[in-house]
Amino acid sequence: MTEPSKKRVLSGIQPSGNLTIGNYLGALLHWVEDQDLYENYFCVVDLHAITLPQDPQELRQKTREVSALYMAAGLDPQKATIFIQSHIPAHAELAWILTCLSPLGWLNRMTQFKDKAAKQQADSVSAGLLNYPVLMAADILLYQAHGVPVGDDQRQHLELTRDLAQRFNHIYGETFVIPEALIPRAGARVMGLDDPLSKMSKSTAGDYHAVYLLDPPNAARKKIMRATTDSGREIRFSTLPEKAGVNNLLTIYQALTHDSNEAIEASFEGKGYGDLKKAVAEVVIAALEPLQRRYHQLLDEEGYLEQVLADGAERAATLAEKTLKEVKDRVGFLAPAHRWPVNRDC
Ligand code: ATP
Ligand code: LTN
Repeated sequence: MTEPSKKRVLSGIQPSGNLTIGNYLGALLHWVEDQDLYENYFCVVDLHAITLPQDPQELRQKTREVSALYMAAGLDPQKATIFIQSHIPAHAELAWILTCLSPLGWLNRMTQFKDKAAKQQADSVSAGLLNYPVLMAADILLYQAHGVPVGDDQRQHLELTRDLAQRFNHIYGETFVIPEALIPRAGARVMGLDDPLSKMSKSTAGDYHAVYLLDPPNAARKKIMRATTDSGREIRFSTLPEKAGVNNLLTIYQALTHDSNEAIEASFEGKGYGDLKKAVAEVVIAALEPLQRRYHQLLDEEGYLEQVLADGAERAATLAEKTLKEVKDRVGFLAPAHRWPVNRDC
């Protein structure tokens, strides 16, 4: 009996800083856990990273680091196509075509744009930052992905992607699969350890804001032990803003142990915040230790990463070019004429 074909997933992370446990629990961990269920495409989205200023040397270095972390976290290049977004020119080409279908009002409404623009000097906000979700839509639609495993902050961008796909299909005829967001139940929104009312983010400054995937165990422990909590002593999942710190620690714990709310609350019955923090530090360190070991092994193997990325780009290009060709045809672009073969022997 032939196996029914698997649904396809695509996702990406920006090489815009050091990956945090937020990136891991909201995205990467689920890519790895579910890699046997799907046909997998994971890219490092360097074109997205330059929507904010980046140092060229550092961008190159972070791009290698993030691709190595994909594998160190457990993605198997035999099961997942791992590639760099800028290696496939079709992303930028489709993004342009979709930009021409994107009403400005849709883009101006995006909360990530408003948040990121507010942190910049008004005259240095680029058109790229506004168009960011259109490029993301291009990433997803090029591969005809059914599912997009991301954290909760990407929900609105996924809605925009669906709207754009529907708009294109409506104007030009059925072309794109309409993708769905795959958002985890626990860990979809890890908050800053220093400020549990704002999202943990790799580009937010602060020595005690985030645990990074490459933090040594002592650094990770220290940050978790200093996490902001409250003056109470109740260890319960809660949506109250004053309990956000404790709720965040419980969420991190749950995302790594997969235990139920009730079981976790029962296990901390009669214990204090110090005990909770110690327990969270232990599960985080236990998850990071093998990842860090694999990361260093991988970088020691000269040429391995480059080989994986070259294979990934080749596989990604085949699919991306097929979709782009169909899109160009539907939009009405004249196909390039091929030169007559010149026989130099004549
Ligand atoms: P930046 O600060 O550069 O915007 P970021 O840390 O927000 O970066 P992205 O590269 O934008 O990370 O996101 C990569 C993936 O990680 C996305 O799927 C996103 O939803 C997820 N993610 C990012 N931060 C968190 C978080 N705090 N909790 C859960 N998931 C997160
Ligand atoms: N915008 C995403 C990163 C991203 C992405 C994608 C995620 C760019 N292209 C395609 C999923 C699918 C973010 O997490 N900030």
